[in-house]
Amino acid sequence: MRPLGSMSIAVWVLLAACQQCVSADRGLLVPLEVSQHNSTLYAACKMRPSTSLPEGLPKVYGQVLFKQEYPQGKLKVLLRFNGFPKEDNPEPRAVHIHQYGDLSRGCDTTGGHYNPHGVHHPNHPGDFGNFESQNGKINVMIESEAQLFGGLSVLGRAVVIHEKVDDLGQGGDAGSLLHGNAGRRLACCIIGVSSPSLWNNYHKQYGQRRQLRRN
Ligand SMILES: [Cu+2]
Ligand SMILES: [Zn+2]
Repeated sequence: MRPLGSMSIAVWVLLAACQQCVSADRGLLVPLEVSQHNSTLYAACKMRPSTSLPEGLPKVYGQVLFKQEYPQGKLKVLLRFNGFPKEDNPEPRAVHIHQYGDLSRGCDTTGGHYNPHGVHHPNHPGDFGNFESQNGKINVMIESEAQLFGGLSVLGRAVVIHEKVDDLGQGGDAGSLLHGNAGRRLACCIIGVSSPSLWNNYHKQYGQRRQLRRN
């Protein structure tokens, strides 16, 4: 065999290095915004009533805001909704992440619950639970198992708020283990990367409201 010339060795080394470089990059693929915003990624979702909403159901508007520190931070979610009837004892309503960011036929085209691990409801990463309105509004912050990073990222998927309470898998039928029998889809939105400004604004307000309630 002809010994490798210094030129071909250099080419081989370059190729090998380049291959490593590509696979390393794939493993560490992080949105640009993480380095721009102090190792944190923000996302936002603007809720609007489903275009296929039947008459007589409430028209819900609002925002769902997300914040997660790279790489291991727990996802924080701010839920801000309005437009519920002002009742004395409002029934809590379910909020979930659904699979598709497709609103072409209102919230009906967002598919079922986002279920990357093939498990039963309510163990899906976007099963946020039930939320009760106060004075026609919902304002809460929760922590979630969902992710903004990596292959399981919920970016581009949908948040849906439902007509009814989620039975949390305790309903004793097939629907309960799929979607919690939470009824019609009132409003939905698609989760997209955002700047930190919405989070910073509303998080401050949320903190003040909490403070007021405590005092
Ligand atoms: Cu749902
Ligand atoms: Zn679920």
